[in-house]
Amino acid sequence: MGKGIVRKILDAHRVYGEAKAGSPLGLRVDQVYTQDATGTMAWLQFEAIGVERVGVPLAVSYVDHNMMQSNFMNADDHAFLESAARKFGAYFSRPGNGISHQVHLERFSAPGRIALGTDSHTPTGGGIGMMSIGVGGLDAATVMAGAPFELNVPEVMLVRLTGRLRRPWVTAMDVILELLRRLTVKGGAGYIIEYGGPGVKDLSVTERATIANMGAELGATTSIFPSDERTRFYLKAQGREGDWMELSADEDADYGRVMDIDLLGLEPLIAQPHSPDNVAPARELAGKVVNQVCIGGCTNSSYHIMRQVASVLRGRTVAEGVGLLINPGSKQVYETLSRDGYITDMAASGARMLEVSCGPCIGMGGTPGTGHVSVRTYNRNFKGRSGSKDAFVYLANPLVSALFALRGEIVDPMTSDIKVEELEEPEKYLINDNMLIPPMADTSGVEVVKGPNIKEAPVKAPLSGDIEAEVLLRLGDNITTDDIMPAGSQILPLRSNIPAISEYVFSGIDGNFSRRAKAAGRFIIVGGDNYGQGSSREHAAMAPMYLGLEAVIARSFARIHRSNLINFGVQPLVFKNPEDYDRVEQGDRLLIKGAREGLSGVFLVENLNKGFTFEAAGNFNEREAEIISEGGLLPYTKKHSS
Ligand code: MIC
Ligand code: SF4
Repeated sequence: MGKGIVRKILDAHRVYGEAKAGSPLGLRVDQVYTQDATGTMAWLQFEAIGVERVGVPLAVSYVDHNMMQSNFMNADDHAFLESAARKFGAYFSRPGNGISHQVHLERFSAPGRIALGTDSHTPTGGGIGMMSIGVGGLDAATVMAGAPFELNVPEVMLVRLTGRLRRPWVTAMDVILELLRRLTVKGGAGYIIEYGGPGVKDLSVTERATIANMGAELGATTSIFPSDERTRFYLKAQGREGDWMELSADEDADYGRVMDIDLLGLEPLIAQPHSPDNVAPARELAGKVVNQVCIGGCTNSSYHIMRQVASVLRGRTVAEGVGLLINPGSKQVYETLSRDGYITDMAASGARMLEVSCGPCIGMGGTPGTGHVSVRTYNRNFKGRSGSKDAFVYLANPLVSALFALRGEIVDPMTSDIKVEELEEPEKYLINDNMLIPPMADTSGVEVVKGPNIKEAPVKAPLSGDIEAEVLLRLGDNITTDDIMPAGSQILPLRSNIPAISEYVFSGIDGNFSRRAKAAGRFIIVGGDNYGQGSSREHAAMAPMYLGLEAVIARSFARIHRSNLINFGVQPLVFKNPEDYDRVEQGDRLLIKGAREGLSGVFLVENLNKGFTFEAAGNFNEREAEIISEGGLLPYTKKHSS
């Protein structure tokens, strides 16, 4: 039996275990990167492990999320991250260099390698044929400290592409929106998505990266493309042809599931509020008034697409009543657009140019007004994420988004007479790595600097005996980490201070939650399907744990959040019988029996209010069970390294 790309990479990086779906597999990791909003905790935890220097071939610390600097906190975090990178042997990508995923794609990603990133959109690197996986900060810290990365091996889904995109108005974004329409936000859970088929060669590396980036919204572990001549072309244009290797699936490779997409059959699509899988054709929404358009972010920011955006805007004016915000993904993109005159087109049209950072995507500025419609080229439109619960966020490709900004409403792009410039992919990018500080050889004189808002990561007490606690919240399906631990300009600067940020846990759902949690001392959360979807932020596990969260009982969990709960000693348990979810109410007291003894098996949970017992399964492997009983991954790692 032949092998697919995923299988080839897993086999080449195996340290222990078997590359068989459902089994734990220890992997050797080539690259690890962090971003600032998750990175401060990751680097604090790395420091707490006590290793002197990173033990992976490449580590990069980016700054891209917390950029508003409305007080001293962000600047202090940046100074900490810079000093930690210098001290521990990582590259430091200075604020202003761009969004981690875009910069990493340009300057470091390489086919056939494995990378971990402390952000759920790390799979962007799959566009170049690198297996790139989003993880929590503590997972990244332990791998940087020299441990293998343990992956519960997912199934592989082949998405076979045929045909060519109907450019100009159909872009790579429509490929992933189509997949979201078909599979929903939980349809990729338990899978790695491998792309193949003759349509792959129609797509450039940056187009592939858009698709791989937003595969995160399917709940997939990661997404990956083959590495071919187009990959080589891109790497050569980045001055890195030496990093190229061919990577393709064997003809007789076997897959757990296969889906087909005919690129020619696609039309411009839009994800409607408030979920990336609520997808409809743009033409069906024609006439909807638009108040704001945001173009850029980590999903759709390549130089190529941005200059096409400029060609749509050239010589025209953003419609009255519309704010057009543009945040290019990297300094390379911004600098090149500027050199080639495209920024002039954008600014002349009335676009508000933002710095190269995440910006409005994570509610760091650019919050829409009450009842306003915002069309964005980003990857998430969860309610409230933009900074306003009263706004309606739609997701669409950059070219149609630019068109809507000019028209002031959603229109059927296929009827537009505006010409999008059809451009060749650049043969050479502008390479200027002046904002990347390389690792230092001698770090003995370097002090790690910590401002007053930077507090150590809290650690849970080791587990002892049964858990008896109240269900403080009973939630529905697809609860996001934005619901659990919101971001935005007020809360994001508190990422380095768990006691302070924990005041905001579930604040969008229940403004009294942290007070109730403190009064309860310990508590349980009940959730539906796909609990904890979305970001990799371990704060969504750490801050509730700090408030007393002992266990979450849900119908199913999103992968990264489940790992984060385990990493902080909280038990993610699954209803054995999904209907039992309906029999538990908020306010019920539950007794989880044998919490310590039976960790890997099935727990009996007694509902003390209602007088019945149900079963919940941990499905923990050996390592996970041990991590939980030690109180989390940090104590576990310290124990095993001493
Ligand atoms: C996001 O897009 O939600 C974020 C902000 O990039 C997160 C990381 C974080 O919360 O810091 C992610 O995607 O993992
Ligand atoms: Fe930043 Fe948005 Fe990308 Fe997250 S999804 S890394 S917030 S641009």
